[in-house]
Amino acid sequence: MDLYFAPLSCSLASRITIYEAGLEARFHQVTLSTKHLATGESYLDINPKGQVPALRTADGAILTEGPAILQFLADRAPDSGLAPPAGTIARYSLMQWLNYIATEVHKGVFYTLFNPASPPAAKAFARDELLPIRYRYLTGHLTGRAFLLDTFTVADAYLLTTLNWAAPAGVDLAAWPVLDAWRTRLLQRPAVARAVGEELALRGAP
Ligand SMILES: N[C@@H](CCC(=O)N[C@@H](CS)C(=O)NCC(=O)O)C(=O)O
Repeated sequence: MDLYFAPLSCSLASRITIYEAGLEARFHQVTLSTKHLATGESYLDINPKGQVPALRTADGAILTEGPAILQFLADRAPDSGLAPPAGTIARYSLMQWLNYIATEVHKGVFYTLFNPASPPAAKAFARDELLPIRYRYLTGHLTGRAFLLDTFTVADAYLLTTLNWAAPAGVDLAAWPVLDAWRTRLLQRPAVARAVGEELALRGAP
């Protein structure tokens, strides 16, 4: 398998999942500003949407959209528990969380905060109005719980990835102690620490 990624972007959740599942993959860094790979190849020839993640499966199929890729990866290692079995209510709960994180947190809040073209008023609305609603809901759910579902799943990998964006987006996660503590605890998982450490190094961060 081949994962196309950009360091510390939403594709980090796929790398975490690959490590948590013990899967083998090659990793190809995409320069999002130019849509090129290090080889000079155009990423648009692989994913015409120009966004990461994309996954080339062992069969050569190209999958895009993070929540689909995460579930595909989890299903390659069914004993990992990274996604509940298809057809169960727990699997639909997982999809519910993936959709919530993708639409309400990732795109609804952080897309606006990171987009240099967002007007200041839009950024202020995302940071001061929307984000607290999302974080209050997540705080309520995670209070007294170790994970979004009963055990660690790909939804946790995705939520953690977005919580990592709080500081660079100018959001003080210390103001959200349940989420801050949850993130700190998840960062201690060996697979998570490995994935985050590797991508921090690629970003040239300390
Ligand atoms: N709908 C896509 C969105 C993925 C996405 O927003 N990726 C960002 C990085 S977190 C990206 O590639 N941004 C560059 C761009 O949109 O051109 C998914 O869920 O996978």
